Amino acid sequence: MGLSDDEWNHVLGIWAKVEPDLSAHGQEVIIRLFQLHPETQERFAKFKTLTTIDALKSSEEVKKHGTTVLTALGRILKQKNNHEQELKPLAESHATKHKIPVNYLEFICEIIVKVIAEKHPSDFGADSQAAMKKALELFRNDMASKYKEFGFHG
Ligand code: CUP
Repeated sequence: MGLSDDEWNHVLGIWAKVEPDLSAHGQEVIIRLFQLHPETQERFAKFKTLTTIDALKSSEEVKKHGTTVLTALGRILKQKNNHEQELKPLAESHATKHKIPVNYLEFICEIIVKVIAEKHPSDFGADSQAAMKKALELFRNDMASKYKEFGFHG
């Protein structure tokens, strides 16, 4: 099921608060992902050597990837589910190059919601959180079906 106009307004409303500081949000998301799910860190050769929290925190690469991830996500959310064009290259690279299984996408989406909730407690209430979770779920489902088209069943 898609999102209502009201739900999309919630999603894009909170995104507008995230966007001015994508790199700080993105860095926090990636660091937390690696801490909570260390297996995700193994997927990227460039991150494997960052074995301490201080190394993660001071890594420009981590900051850069965090920004990349959230920039891609923001672009997709703004399509309000008409995201075929944006999603396809992302699914392709994550299926064939990085080989990021769907459950890793679940991890990162969950963390994205948590990080936004922590950084924006008064702007990200229950309705907004529910709408964002729904939008991320649609996105993940579409990633999963595209993955299959690229022959990746992870
Ligand atoms: O872009 C990029 O890079 C991506 C983004 C996304 C987000 C959410 C969902 C899907 C997608 N990524 Cu990268 C992701 C990920 C990583 O890196 C790692 C792990 C997991 C996920």
